[in-house]
Amino acid sequence: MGLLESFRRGMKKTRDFVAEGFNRIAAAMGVFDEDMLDDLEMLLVQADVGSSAAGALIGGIRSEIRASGDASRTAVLQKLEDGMLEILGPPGRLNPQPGVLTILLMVGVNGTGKTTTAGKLCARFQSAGMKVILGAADTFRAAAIEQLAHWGERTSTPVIAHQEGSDPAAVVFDAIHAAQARRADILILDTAGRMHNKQNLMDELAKIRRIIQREAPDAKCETLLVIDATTGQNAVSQARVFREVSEVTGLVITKLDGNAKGGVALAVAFETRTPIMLAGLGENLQDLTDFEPVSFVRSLLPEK
Ligand SMILES: Nc1nc2c(ncn2[C@@H]2O[C@H](COP(=O)(O)OP(=O)(O)OP(=O)(O)O)[C@@H](O)[C@H]2O)c(=O)[nH]1
Ligand SMILES: [Mg+2]
Repeated sequence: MGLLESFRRGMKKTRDFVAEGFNRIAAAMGVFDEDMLDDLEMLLVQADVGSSAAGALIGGIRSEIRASGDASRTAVLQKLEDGMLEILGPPGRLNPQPGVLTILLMVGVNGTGKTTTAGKLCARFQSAGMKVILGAADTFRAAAIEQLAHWGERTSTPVIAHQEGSDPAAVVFDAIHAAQARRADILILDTAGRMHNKQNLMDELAKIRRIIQREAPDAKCETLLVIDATTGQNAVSQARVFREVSEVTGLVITKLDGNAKGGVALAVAFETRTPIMLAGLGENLQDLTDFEPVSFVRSLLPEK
C-alpha cells in the first residue's frame, strides 16, 4: 500500500470531516466570501488544527485573495494546501546508518503509544536488516516491562530489563553496553511518561541523557516525543511541556486512525516547529509509517 493510501485509510474520519466540511462550505457559492472563510476557520479549529494554526492558514488565504483577486474554490484549496505544507515543513526522517549505533529515546505522556511505537520500530528496522535492542527504561510499573518484553518476543528483539522500581538510568547503562557488545545498529529505549511531577521527569530524562552521552558518545541519539492525536489540543500542551524538559528532536503522532482529530498534527507542528517523523495508524505491528507531509495534507483535503 502506498503512503497516500495508508494515510487516507487511517485518517478516514478526519478526512470525512474536513473534506466534506470544505465541500459543504464551498458548495454555497462558486467563490469564497468573508463568511465562508470564517466558516472554514471554524472547521479547521473543530478538526483540531488549533486556533493559532487555523488563524495563520486563513490569514494566508485572505492575503492571497487580496493579492490575486481569485477567491475560487480551487484557489482557496491550493492556498490551504500550501499553507499546511509550510506549517509541516520538510519531512523529518530517521536515517540510521548500519554499523553506527543509533539510540532512540521514546518520551511522552502515559498512554500515548511509546511502547507500541517502540515495538513497531523493531519490526521496521529488522526488516531493513538492522540489529535492534530494546531497553525497558520504564521501570515504573511491572506491566510496562512485561508489555515491552511481549513486543520483544513478537519481533524477536532482545530486551534489556531490570526489576520494577529500579533506576531507569541503570537500565539504560546496561542496554547501551549490551548494544555495543552485540554490535547492534539500533537501541530503542522505552521510558515512563509520568507527568504529575515535572521536576522528577526532567531529572530522570536528564540523567538518562547523561548516561547516553557518557557511555555512547559516538552514538546518534534521537529523542522522539510520542503524541496521541486523539487527545486534541491537549497534545499541544504535552508537546510544550516535553520540549521544556528534554531536547526533542522529532515527533511521532499516534492514533491518527482514531477519530476526527488528525488535524492536531498541524497544531503540534505549528507550536513546536519540530519535524513529525512517524505516524501511527493503528495498533498492529505494520501500522507505522513515515510521516509524509504531502500525503498527509492530500489525505485531509478534498480533490481540487
Ligand atoms: N488506534 C491506535 N492505537 C494505538 C496506536 N498506538 C498505540 N495505540 C494503543 O494505545 C494504547 C497505549 O499504548 P502504549 O504503547 O502502551 O502507550 P505508552 O505511551 O507506552 O503508555 P505508558 O507506558 O502507560 O506511558 C495501547 O492500547 C495501544 O495499542 C495507534 O497508532 N493507533
Ligand atoms: Mg509504555
